[in-house]
Amino acid sequence: MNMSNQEITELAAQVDGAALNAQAIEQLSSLGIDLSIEQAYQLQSLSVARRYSRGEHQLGVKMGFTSRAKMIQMGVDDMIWGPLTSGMFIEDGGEMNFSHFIHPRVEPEIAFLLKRPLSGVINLAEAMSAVEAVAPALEVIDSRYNNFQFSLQDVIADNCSSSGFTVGAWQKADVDISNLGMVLEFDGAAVQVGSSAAILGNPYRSLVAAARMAGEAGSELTAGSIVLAGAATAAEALRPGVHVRVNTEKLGVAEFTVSQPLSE
Ligand code: 0L1
Ligand code: MG
Repeated sequence: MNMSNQEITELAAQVDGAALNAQAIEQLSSLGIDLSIEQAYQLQSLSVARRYSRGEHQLGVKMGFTSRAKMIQMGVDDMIWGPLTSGMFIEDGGEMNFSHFIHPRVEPEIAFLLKRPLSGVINLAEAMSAVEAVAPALEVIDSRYNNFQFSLQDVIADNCSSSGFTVGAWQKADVDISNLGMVLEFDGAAVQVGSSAAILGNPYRSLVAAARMAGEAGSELTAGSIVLAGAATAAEALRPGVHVRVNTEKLGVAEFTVSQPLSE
């Protein structure tokens, strides 16, 4: 679609405003806005830049659509990605303020901490050698669109639904993480059970893809940054007051509690 930079900038303000005010908006696609993938990423960058202008900074990136099931469901054959910012960080063991979200869901993930920058086409061994530590993680996704529905371009523009994340204690990267049991619990009861193998057969493949996508975008994954590799199970809707925990074989736990209604 032929769109001016001004029009994309205005749409970025709308998507960012929806996140800031926890108010869902109409899907861009259903308003007849037919973005290319490149324009959707441009809109994402402009929206995240508004977060930076409010004092947030980048902590890493998240990968989305990292399971074959999700790619088939969305009719796509590649992953999506977006920045994770300091404003999205939820302390391990801390509280997630429910009033800041629209219709949040949580999914169990694996996080990488990089010791070396990565960019471009790399193999699995190169990805592994750039990792300082791995950790169990929780990602909170919260689409800014009505009914959590979107086209591929809509969700890219919405920074891949990124809205919160928690990382458990970092563990040495010498653990084989290709097939670890992962249990997502609400108030101690299992609500999703899966394996890290659901993340592209091995979460390190997601890091390989992140490096490739960084290269394609003319950027890099920086040393010291976090990469969220993707979900090991379907996402679960969050509700006020619930205690959320992921228990990952060999890696341990990451957890937070959702605030009760009306807390600020
Ligand atoms: O983190 C994810 O895999 C989700 C990406 C965005 C799509 C969604 O909100 O389900
Ligand atoms: Mg995710």
